[in-house]
Amino acid sequence: MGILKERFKAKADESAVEVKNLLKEHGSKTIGEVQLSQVYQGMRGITGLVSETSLLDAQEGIRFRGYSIPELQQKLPKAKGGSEPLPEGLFYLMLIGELPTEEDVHHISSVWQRRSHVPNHVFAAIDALPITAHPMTMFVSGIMALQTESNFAKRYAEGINKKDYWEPIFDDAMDLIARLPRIAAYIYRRKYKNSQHIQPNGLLDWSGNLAHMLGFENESFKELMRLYMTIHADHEGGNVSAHTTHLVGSALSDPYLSFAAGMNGLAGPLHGLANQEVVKWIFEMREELKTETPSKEQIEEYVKKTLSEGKVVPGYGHAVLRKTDPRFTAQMDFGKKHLADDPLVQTVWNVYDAVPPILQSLGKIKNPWPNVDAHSGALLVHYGMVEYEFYTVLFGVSRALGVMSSLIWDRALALPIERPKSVTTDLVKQWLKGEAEIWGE
Ligand code: NMX
Ligand code: MLT
Repeated sequence: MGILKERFKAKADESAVEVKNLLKEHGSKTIGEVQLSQVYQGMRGITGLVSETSLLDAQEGIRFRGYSIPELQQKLPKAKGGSEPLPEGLFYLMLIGELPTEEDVHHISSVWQRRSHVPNHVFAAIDALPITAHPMTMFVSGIMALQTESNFAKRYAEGINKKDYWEPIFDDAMDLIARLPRIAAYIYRRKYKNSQHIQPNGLLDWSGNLAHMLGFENESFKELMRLYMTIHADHEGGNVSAHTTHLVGSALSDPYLSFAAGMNGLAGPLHGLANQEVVKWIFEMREELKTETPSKEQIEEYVKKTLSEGKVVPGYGHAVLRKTDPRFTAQMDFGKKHLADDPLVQTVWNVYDAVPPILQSLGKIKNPWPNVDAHSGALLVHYGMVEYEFYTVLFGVSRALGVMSSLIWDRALALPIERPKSVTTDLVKQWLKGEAEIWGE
């Protein structure tokens, strides 16, 4: 057993006992009430899941095992000469629950390097799709093709003992994370760079190598990738991609199947696809206004036009957050440090001035502030990655860190198959008249 697995097992054994005792003593306590409106409106605010890796506060934003993004930027190990955290360190923190040492982080980088081989049939599966296919379609197809490599699926077929499930899940999660940068870069180079692929560099960290295989050698782009991969990794358990991965995994579908399902959710425009929508929306605004630097007044008019057409303003709003997303702020800080004069980035900042008062004035939008997707694309465009349809793939590579560490925990804590109760409107009407009961278990 490797060091990381051993450490995880020690932590998980302890937690499993703790959770068992907690449930024995407090299992019947009421944790919240559910209103009928919540049942119809996306289960918003219902506590119904456990996810150990991160916790979202509506006012303050995300904390990973208790650490905010600025704290991670300060406390996690960096690449040599760099100042952004290495996402390998965040993975360690989410999995083990403690801050890693430099050595722990280098260990994970080298383990992922060792496990990063992608079999040829995965590339063939991607190549079978037309070049016009969306990068997220190629990404999910690549992940599904990789499922042939699942240790968990093999061990389950052989008849593995329940108490050992977590172990092949751990191996699959590590393999999958290690292989994703290669798959992502393959898709980018296939679709946009005439299939001129770049071989991995075994000396680089996980994000540095991703940047390299994408074809971006600029050190500051590598730093951006380290920051990007860190801040997109997790957003507690209820978001669509994390929840889907967890749900599908609860049927004991292996990590490849579960992650592919989560990525299909990430590909929706109200979730991860919003990062492409933001840049598309700004490009369309610039084209319509015939200027690269629209004024605040012009932006305000364009926002009102978007709303009047019954569309959402991409990158704004959130199901849980009620303040500016700290992931937006972290990217704004990166922008100020590295590329403050970039016109697109300045437009993103002007949009930040213009949009919230307009959304607020509508009276129905619970959060008028920007989320993570409002900023990410503009930074990528600055370095030359203008192909915005690709952006959600980068989000997906990062999200693997959170949802895979959570999936390992799910199996270590022996969480059961997920199966909430649903109702029909007819039953609700009968219940309201006192003619029927709504019962769970
Ligand atoms: N532009 C226009 N209308 C909005 C926006 C927005 N940015 N945000 C919310 N609304 C509308 C929403 O469509 C709903 O309208 P209606 O009552 O007519 O159905 C109303 O405001 C109330 O919605 P909320 O309760 O404030 O938001 P909800 O929790 O349902 O949805 C989002 C959250 C994130 C889906 C929503 O704010 C949105 O569509 N934002 C734009 C897309 C986006 O940026 N998504 C990325 C989220 C982050 N991520 O990476 O996943
Ligand atoms: C996320 O990062 O998953 C998004 O902000 C969506 C969410 O938390 O609901």
